[in-house]
Amino acid sequence: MTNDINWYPGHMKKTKELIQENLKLVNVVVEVIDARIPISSRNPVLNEILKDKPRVTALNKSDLADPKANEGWLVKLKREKKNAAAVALNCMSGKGIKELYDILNKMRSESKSKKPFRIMIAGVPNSGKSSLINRMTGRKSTRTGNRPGVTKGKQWLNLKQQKTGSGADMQVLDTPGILWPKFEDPNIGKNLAFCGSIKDEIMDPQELALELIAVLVIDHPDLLAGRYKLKENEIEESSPVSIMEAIASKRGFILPGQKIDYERTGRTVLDEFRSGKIGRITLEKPNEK
Ligand SMILES: Nc1nc2c(ncn2[C@@H]2O[C@H](COP(=O)(O)OP(=O)(O)OP(=O)(O)O)[C@@H](O)[C@H]2O)c(=O)[nH]1
Ligand SMILES: [Mg+2]
Repeated sequence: MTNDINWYPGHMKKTKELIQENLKLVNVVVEVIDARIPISSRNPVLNEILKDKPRVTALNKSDLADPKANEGWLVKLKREKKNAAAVALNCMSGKGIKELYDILNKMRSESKSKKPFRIMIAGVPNSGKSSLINRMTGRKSTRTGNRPGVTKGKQWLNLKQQKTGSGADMQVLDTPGILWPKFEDPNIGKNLAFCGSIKDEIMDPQELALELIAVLVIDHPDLLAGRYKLKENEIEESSPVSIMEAIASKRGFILPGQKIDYERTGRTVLDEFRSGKIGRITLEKPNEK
């Protein structure tokens, strides 16, 4: 993971320049966003950087998000701009990849160029950029933990032939563009942290889990109660701390002296949310924007 990035202004400027430089070489940019937080995981200035460059928004990790919300987001994203393209993806199973190729093929035929059709993948940390590149090329081709700034010779990877349809003249840049997220709103920071896009070491798991529980009690009390075998009517009237304590005792996360292991409980709730075990949850609904 490359989450050990500090998004200080100098760094943002550098990544922006890097993307702009790579942009000249590509026909299209695929922005990978997290389907659970489509607002928080979009880059705030990509529009400005891309200008008229064709773009596809990939709602990745759609398997972890609410299917109805995925549908709603796709409709909304497609309406955003003239010719805006959007697709729901699951890079673990490959679901949606064929649809992405259909979109790219259509764009390629419209470009009428004889040169290879070139694609850049971009997105905030942990959105699934490397997983998508690996899916598209059909192998583990990307370096993990790639760092912005180490792009000497650019490497182009051919896309899996059978997937591209007519010919193999589509290529993807091996190094994804890492985009900084929006930080102006503390809720955005929280959402990114809930979904694992912000380094855990700088977040207190206990605090973060309490924040997540507070959100889930309001939006998904049924799922929270179901996962931790709690009574729905009880949790609706309880504070996040007492819900955390109830979870700890159900799971036996008790330290010597009958003390609650808040840290372990917090980590467990976060892990189970991130891996979809609590349910398919979209934190930002399409009708809220
Ligand atoms: N459930 C699910 N997990 C996914 C999906 N795509 C990626 N992941 C997981 O999300 C995590 C991040 O994926 P990466 O492909 O490394 O993301 P990245 O954008 O390259 O991350 P950085 O390089 O750190 O910026 C990994 O644990 C992946 O296995 C998906 O569609 N569904
Ligand atoms: Mg990566």
